[in-house]
Amino acid sequence: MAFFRSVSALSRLRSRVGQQSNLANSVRWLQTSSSGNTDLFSELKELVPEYQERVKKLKKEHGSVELGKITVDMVLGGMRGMTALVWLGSAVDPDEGIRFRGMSIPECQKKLPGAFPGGEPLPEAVLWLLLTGKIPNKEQVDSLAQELRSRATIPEYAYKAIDALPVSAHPMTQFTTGVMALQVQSEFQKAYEGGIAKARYWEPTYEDSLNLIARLPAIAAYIYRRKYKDGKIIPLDDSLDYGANYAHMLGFDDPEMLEFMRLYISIHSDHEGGNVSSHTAHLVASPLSDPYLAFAAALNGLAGPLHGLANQEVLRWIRSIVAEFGTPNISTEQLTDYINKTLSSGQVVPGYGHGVLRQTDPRYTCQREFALKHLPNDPLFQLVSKIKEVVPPILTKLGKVKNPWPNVDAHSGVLLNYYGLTEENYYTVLFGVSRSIGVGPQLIWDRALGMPLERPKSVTLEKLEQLCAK
Ligand code: NMX
Ligand code: MLT
Repeated sequence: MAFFRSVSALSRLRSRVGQQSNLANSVRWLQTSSSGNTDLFSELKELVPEYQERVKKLKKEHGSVELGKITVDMVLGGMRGMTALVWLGSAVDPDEGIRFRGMSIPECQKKLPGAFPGGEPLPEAVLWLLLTGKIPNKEQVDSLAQELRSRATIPEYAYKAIDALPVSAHPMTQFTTGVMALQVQSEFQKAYEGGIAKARYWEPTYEDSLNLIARLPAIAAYIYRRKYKDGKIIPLDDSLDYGANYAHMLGFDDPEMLEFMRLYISIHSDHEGGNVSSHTAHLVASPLSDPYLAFAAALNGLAGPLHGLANQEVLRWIRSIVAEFGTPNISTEQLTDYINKTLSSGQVVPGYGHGVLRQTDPRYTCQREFALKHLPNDPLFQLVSKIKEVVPPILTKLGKVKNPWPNVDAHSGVLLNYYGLTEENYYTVLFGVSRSIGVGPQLIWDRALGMPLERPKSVTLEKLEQLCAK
């Protein structure tokens, strides 16, 4: 216990230091891009030498600086709190939550271009920000939206690969299959086979990442139409942005749902590098596997119920509460009993807890704000609000849960359900599409910065015991 307290004091201290540098960075990042480039590749190309220099300097001058110590608890405890990789796009502070290139979600909502003045940040704007560290203007975002649309053609065999699976296959299984089929078009693989020089690896990685991001919504929408609707493809609308187009291809055209999709994709895009999906992508890309291979692996991690599948589990659990009592309008006592029943049957409360966060996830908060604005009287939203009051004290009382507060997944399902996307087994696919916007940029930087093959050292149990006995 004392150990955990000192570790968390240390991590708070570290996070404060990180916070200060984040804040300092945010001043820098809060500048709008002034390069005049409307094309993302040109913008990036100008930045690559500067970043390469920074990494070179760090290695040359500070290679032996210690970032912390590694304890047995860390080795046996899922590497919690172990700083072990570089991730450019975002950082998670345990108390404040996510910052995208130094900017909090409210800052992004204020500063990043939306589909209309005051609208939610466009995912294209988040992509530009994560990749370049600069706030794009509307012209740059529109140009990127057009570029993504122009890259979004799906080869027929990708649909056929999905069709080879039974319709009953979980949407995440169909999704990973679709991504693997897209891999056939990898520019990186072609360039590597053609003998491309190491210094230029990042260029075909850029092509693959942008193509992947552009093509995922159409693949994902096909899976939804195939599994839950009539199987007919709704074509991309050339007048719509990325988030709106995804909703449209799924079959939803309510402007409020389009706006929710923009917010949804933006806030799910990135959550620093250590989460299972992002870390998996980085790891799998490290032996120079191309972005499709790396992202398919990431999706398989996302499909775990303690990670991305939690959004599915949350709505299923909320529905089970309603089924138990015959109404969402239940008393605090009834809800308490139900939560205790969940826990005593050996299950977790889905949507609560986190590996890094120690407060309510700001991604939960911004979805709550969206719900308060658009669906304050929805009975399931009201139930979610009640759950947020009742769960934390119960989890705290267990004495072992480090974060009793809601995470991003505690809220998304009721919003999607309200707008008609009621099939909860599909929810993790939405998360997967969104995550490509955070992972893609990092895979490009991994190659631009010459990040090596990832290969940590493991230890046997006997060796660990010997080390501890000393
Ligand atoms: N309900 C019940 N028990 C919990 C919960 C919860 N929501 N959260 C943590 N615990 C338990 C955990 O299972 C562990 O028990 P034991 O020692 O018996 O194995 C104990 O509390 C300590 O766990 P923590 O150190 O607090 O959490 P950890 O960092 O290991 O795990 C999660 C983080 C997110 C896996 C965990 O909080 C969890 O299982 N939450 C529910 C699932 C969920 O919402 N996942 C989504 C996370 C966000 N995302 O999108 O990925
Ligand atoms: C995520 O968005 O990846 C989740 O919150 C999990 C995490 O950060 O560990």
